[in-house]
Amino acid sequence: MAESASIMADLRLRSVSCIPVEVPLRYVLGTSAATVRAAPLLLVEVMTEQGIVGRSYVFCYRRSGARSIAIVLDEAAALVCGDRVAPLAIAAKLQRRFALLGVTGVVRMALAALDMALWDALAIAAATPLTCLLGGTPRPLLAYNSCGLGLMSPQAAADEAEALLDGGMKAVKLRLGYATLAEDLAVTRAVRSRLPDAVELLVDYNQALSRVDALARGRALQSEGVAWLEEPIRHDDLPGNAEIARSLDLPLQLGENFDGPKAMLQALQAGACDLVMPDVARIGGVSGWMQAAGVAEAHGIPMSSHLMPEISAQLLAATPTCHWLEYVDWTDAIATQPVKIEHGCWPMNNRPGTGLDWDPDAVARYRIA
Ligand code: SMN
Ligand code: MG
Repeated sequence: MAESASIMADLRLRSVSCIPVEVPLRYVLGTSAATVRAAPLLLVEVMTEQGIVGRSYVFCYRRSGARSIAIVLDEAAALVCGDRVAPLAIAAKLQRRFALLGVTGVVRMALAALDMALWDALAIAAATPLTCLLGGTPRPLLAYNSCGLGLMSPQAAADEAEALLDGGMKAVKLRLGYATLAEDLAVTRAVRSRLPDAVELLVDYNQALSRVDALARGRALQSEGVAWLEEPIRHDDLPGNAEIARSLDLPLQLGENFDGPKAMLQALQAGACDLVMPDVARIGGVSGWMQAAGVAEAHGIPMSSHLMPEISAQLLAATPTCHWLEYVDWTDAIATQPVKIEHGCWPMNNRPGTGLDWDPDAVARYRIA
């Protein structure tokens, strides 16, 4: 024990490397904004002077996202190589260095990817799961299946919803935002009627609607057995979201586009949503997530995750208002040990760190640069 304490305190960053890959999706995901047929991911590794390796990855939305995040990450790494592995101090230094460019978007995601890999290295040095280092306890986490269920015919959506219940899933997420309310309702009803009553149905508009349309569609969905309404309008229209949240009984969910913990604070202060689901890469990595978790707790708001389930699981288990883990199987193609959902839960083990580990042959196969 004394030994791991001294390793942690002395841990210094030697180098950072990253590999962009594009992994195939078992279920294509057609959102109202774009269709995701393959997932561009940036795999990140930090090497320490002590030989301990920390890993992370971020979902980059587009190939250009992976390329640009890698460029920023390279430059950020050069600024902190040789520094003590102290994620908060490194975040403060890099936020200052990148202040003129602006710490948002691609820059935010690059710094978050580094932050997550540094926390992984620290937890590995402490020989403990990351959640334990953050004050949490490894435990199975309630997960919903977010694979697939993109825009498609009602029949195809109902068939896909049924297939997505494998592993005892207790909830699935349906993408909406068809041209008309009638189409939204037809798909919602087809899926709802195919799911057991105990399975929750979440719906996501990916910011497709105007305020007026969101109110009309939200009202119509309230009696259709839906458990949350996600991003009906522009995520940053806080007064508009607050009006929708006030007007509907259906809980309003926001968060995948919160850019840092302050964005979550502003949304909650504006009463813009009833639920939050930050994306670990946009909220600022492990460090940003834990700050956001405090904000959610202070407002009494349930907090779920967005994609990147391996890392998010470690964080949700240390989140006071932990709600749902968003499950996708995207890293199965490259993971040495893909995680399988059991009884509707993400099973957490006692592996040190986040437990991320890639199969080198698979990484070589899906590498894009
Ligand atoms: C989503 C957005 C972008 C890519 C994949 C999925 C979606 C979600 O909004 O909430 O999962
Ligand atoms: Mg969403």
